[in-house]
Amino acid sequence: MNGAWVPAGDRELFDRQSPAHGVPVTRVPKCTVEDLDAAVDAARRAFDDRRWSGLNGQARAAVLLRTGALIRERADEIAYFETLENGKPISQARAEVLGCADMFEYASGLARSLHGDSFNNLGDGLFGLVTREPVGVVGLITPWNFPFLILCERVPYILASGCTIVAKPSEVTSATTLILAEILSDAGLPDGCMNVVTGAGSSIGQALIEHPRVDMLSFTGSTAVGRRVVEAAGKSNFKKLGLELGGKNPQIVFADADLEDAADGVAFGIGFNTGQCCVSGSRLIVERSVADDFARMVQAKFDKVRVGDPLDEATQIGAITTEAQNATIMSYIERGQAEGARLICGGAQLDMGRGQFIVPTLFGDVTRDMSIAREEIFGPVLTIMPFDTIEEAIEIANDTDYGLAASVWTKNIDKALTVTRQVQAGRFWVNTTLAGGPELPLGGFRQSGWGREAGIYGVEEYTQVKSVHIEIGKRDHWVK
Ligand code: TXE
Repeated sequence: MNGAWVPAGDRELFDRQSPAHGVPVTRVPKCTVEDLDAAVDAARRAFDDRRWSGLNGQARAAVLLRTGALIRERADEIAYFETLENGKPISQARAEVLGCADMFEYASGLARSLHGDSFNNLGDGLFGLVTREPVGVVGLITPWNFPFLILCERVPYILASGCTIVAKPSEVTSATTLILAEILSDAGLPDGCMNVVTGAGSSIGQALIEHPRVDMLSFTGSTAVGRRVVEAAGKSNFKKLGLELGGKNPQIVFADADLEDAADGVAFGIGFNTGQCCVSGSRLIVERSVADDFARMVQAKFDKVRVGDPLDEATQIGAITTEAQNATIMSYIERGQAEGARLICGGAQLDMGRGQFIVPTLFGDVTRDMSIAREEIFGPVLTIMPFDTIEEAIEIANDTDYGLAASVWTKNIDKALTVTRQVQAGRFWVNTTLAGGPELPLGGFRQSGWGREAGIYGVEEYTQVKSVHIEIGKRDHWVK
């Protein structure tokens, strides 16, 4: 906070157990509402005295570049904490951390190229400018599924715009957010520009979304809490909002696709991060003529994928991050069977002697009204539905309240483009899935959220525009 560590003192502590190993791995304080106020004060002062937004783009870019370099230097350490707290495979965690360094390096360019517009066509008497200004103090609430990646899809862009930050990570995965704050300080970010408060969503999270001196709130998490964020903004100061919420993302596979590629991509799309991924391809929609064969191909991938200890370099699917999430996933698996879906494979927990693991699960005979076809499960659970025509595939894909992501697998360009145009989703993949990088924005249509993160759109999201009208020459007087 304000560029320095604050001793935990007599605050209550939260002990985090590794979800894969069942032993305590980290301990963070449960910050109080007074701590949050102090963090907002620090961010407010740092924004209002222009110690960051008043720097030129070159100086801001230099801090972001140094941050990228320091993340690379500490990549193994960050990845290790990420795996211990979240349960994701260590090789995946390392790749994510390096991707995060790239986010900072990319955003450093945006700090220099961010600009507005000019109007030289308003006649000889008037010149118009549109300038971009940072929104102010940004509250940043992040979830536990990608603690460092989701943080780094936002922080570099927020800082590139000139804003200051109060971040509240998920209570179960706070370590790497604290590490990032330390790195930013080491990289030369002025004190007060990045503050972290750890603790529960229901206390300091709620206080942050209601805070009258926070100008913008970026929230990534459940749709239920997203609704509270919108209500809190309305009841407090109408703070600007960025929301990335749930998804129930379709993967459409046509018979003319490279089915081997598609089966691998579909397995990856639901198995990656144990399906605890807002953009997981959890609804498989397959052309009927190949549906049974394709289900067998996906099942073969599931049978071979390596589920296990996330600290093992060979592991591809690690632990379920929280006991609550584990229970949620298992209850959906039971509900799916009770509603009449056919369990093709999986559906069970893997007994490793400790920790919580669920093997990839595939359901057939699924109808659109079933809860496993409609609700975000956030686990390695895939449903298959057949289609006969492209129109039907698009209709099934759009039959959801969400609109975060979608994939289409076909070698026919007309089908690929028709589906891409007509399926409502903020991120689209053609013959691939879950690809991404700092250039392409993320965000949802419909109830999956508001606004976009990353890319030029990501930095613009944290700015507001000002129109400047400049009179040239002698004024034509109103009072003659
Ligand atoms: O999310 P929460 P949970 C979905 C997924 C999952 C479900 C529940 O379906 O099963 O949400 O997960 C903070 N005011 N996603 O319960 O509670 C909380 O401390 C302010 C999808 O963990 O939304 C954490 O930092 N903040 C999603 C963050 O919100 C509050 C990723 C997310 O937690 C708060 C995670 C409050 N009243 C879950 N209550 C995605 N889009 O990737 C909680 N928080």
